[in-house]
Amino acid sequence: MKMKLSFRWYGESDPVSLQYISQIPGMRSIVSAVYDVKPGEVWGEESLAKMKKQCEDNGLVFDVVESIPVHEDIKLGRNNVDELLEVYCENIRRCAKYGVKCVTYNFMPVFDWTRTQLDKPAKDGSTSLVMYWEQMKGLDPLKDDIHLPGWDASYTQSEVRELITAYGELGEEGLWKNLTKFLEKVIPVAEECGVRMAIHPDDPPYPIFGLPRIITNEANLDRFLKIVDSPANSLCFCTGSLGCAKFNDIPRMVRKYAEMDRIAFMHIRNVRLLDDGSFEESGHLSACGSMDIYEIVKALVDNDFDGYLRPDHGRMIWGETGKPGYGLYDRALGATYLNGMFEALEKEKAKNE
Ligand SMILES: [Mn+2]
Repeated sequence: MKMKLSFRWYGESDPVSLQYISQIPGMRSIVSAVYDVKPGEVWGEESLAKMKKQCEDNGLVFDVVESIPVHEDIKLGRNNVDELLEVYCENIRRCAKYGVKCVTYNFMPVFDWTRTQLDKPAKDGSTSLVMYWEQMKGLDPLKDDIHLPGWDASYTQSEVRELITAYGELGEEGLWKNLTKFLEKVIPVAEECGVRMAIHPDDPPYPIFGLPRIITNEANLDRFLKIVDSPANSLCFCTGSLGCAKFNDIPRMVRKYAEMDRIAFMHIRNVRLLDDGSFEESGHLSACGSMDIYEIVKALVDNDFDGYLRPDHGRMIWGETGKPGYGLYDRALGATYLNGMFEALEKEKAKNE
């Protein structure tokens, strides 16, 4: 298979072992990061070397980083932003030195993702992450003390308020400006070291609590790719994140960006969209949610996609406990489903050529 099948691993604290991951048929790459330093700090070479060795010892390759987090001061364009950009570039160089080929990041203000519940039980007893507008209604982080799951607990409520206010003043155009500065600095370094930078879309792809969000739809992805027109400036196309808004036609967008060779990394998962814009993460199979996974994979195969791809969030099934969305079993089922789909579509394509 041309695509490089990968799996996210959260390091030694991850309840899923590298050995178990290596037992998934076709598994090739580990997607991970250095977790022992804060955003804005340089990653230790010992940590990278150790990660590389642990993967190799299990027959896996550590060549995808998710993520090198972008410090809020870079996104806000304030304080010591130039120094922080230097650190960011140094981290790319260090990752490259240990074999990393693809670095994922996002440019979302304050929160990486928003859900209202992480363990919503389905009828079959499995649990998954959901976002229900019913549960969001009336919440105002500028007034109330709110703690949504997944939000960085290291912020105090007053810090969160200060950040939300600062982003409100910055607005979408201000965020674009700071993203442009980031790309103009970082992409030439990535090019030099043979790394493809892959921006993860905003999850969900619309403003929440008035925070500006820009990596959200086709027009904005086009605008993003033009800022620095280089394969090193590419997408981490997440079907679940972009797909939880009805305005995104996911198979069509995958086809378009795969054809342009601007997808460095695919995150494939399914979501079930509800009438009021709420959504539930579901099993990977097309029939389980609103995404047509067949059309998505076909768009990739038709364009000879040879980038990285991982099954994204799974449900918790078979009594497994652990990090919500990142259990072994359902993601392994996702990987196996995707393997089957790729094998069938690639063989079919070869026959017709
Ligand atoms: Mn994703």
